[in-house]
Amino acid sequence: MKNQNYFISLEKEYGANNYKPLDVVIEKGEGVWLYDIDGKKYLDCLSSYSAVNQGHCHPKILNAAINQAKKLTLTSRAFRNNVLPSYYEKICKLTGFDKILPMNTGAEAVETAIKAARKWAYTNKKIEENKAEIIVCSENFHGRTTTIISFTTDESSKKDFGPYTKGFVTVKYGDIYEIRKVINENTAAIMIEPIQGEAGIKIPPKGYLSEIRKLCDENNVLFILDEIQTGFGRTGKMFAYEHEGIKPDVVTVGKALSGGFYPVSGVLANKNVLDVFNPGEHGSTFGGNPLGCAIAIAALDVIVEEKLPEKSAALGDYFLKKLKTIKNPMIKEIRGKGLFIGIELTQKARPYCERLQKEFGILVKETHENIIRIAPPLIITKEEIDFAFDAISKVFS
Ligand code: IF1
Repeated sequence: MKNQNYFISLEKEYGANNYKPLDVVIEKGEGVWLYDIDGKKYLDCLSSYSAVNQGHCHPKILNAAINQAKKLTLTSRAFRNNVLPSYYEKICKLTGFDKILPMNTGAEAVETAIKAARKWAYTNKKIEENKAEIIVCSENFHGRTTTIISFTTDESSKKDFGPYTKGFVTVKYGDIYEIRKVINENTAAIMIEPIQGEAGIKIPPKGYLSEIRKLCDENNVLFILDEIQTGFGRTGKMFAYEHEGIKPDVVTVGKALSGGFYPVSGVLANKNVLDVFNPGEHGSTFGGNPLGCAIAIAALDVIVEEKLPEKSAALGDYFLKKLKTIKNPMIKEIRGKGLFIGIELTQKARPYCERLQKEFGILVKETHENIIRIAPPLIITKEEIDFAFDAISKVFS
């Protein structure tokens, strides 16, 4: 029988070396549980970076995928298909935005938002050609394309991949005065994550998003929120911006929009923004394909029907309170919103992730060396959280 080492060495031999995964070879997923090729069971506390909020291989989404795959998978946007319109209607009614532009990956959605904001700035705000600026934050994570890495502050994502795209101004995350200092007549948009994921579940001070909203209104600037990781219930609301009772102008979505079945992303905005695109100005072969749309419809239904945002809020509170009872000088801070939790250590987190995997059957991943990110599927039960908590408290005892 082929063992884990066989798969790991095959991957090393033929694959590019751009990842350092935990050495666990998974072959099956069901709900919150993952199974490796030896049949060992793990509690997934990462949810593929919040893409499987609905749990692995959710039967309802699976059914939708199978049924649609048997009928029609791709027309390209050269022709129309009969699933796309229902998907548009569903997501717009659910989120309260006028329109959506469908793409595939998160990075594509972010690129699309950048293009929309720039064109809006030139055609609506009448900014001088090629002068549009977008304000972004330090320690942001918005994807891997050459334009997006042009404004990352993470050296390892950026170094040696230049020349970089111009037109971005970086400010410190969480400080409204920093934005006030740089906003000017050429500012097209402010684009941030409502909670920074990759940076280590960094929650900005209360009022930060509302202050940005005000600043954008006063200066005729678009407020773009990247909810690719925080959206669809992860933080205890459908979208993280709801915690502050505001509404951005543009929202990028992805990941859990497909429940992990398939790359489905998009840009949500009102007509004044998305109507800047004319035929031929933007697109994608797969964006808006009937298979992706059918999957997304089912994935959204599951989020609503199973009340995943509400579950995330209640269980996230429960989990966070329990975690905060762990007393260990190595733990610098434990923070979170909903089931989006970070444990910041004073030392490297990787050994703890490895112990949680090997000794306790819990899968988590470190971010920024010293932070453990905990983000289980939102269908997790209280008992399963207790199971995870027991393991975590043991590795820190
Ligand atoms: C990797 C991180 C998470 C995202 C936000 C856009 C994208 C992402 C807020 C791009 C993607 C992923 C990508 C994955 C690892 C992962 C990640 F650790 F790198 F930061 F989730 F926290 N906006 N995040 O979080 O979406 O194009 O990947 O669909 O690149 O290694 P994508």
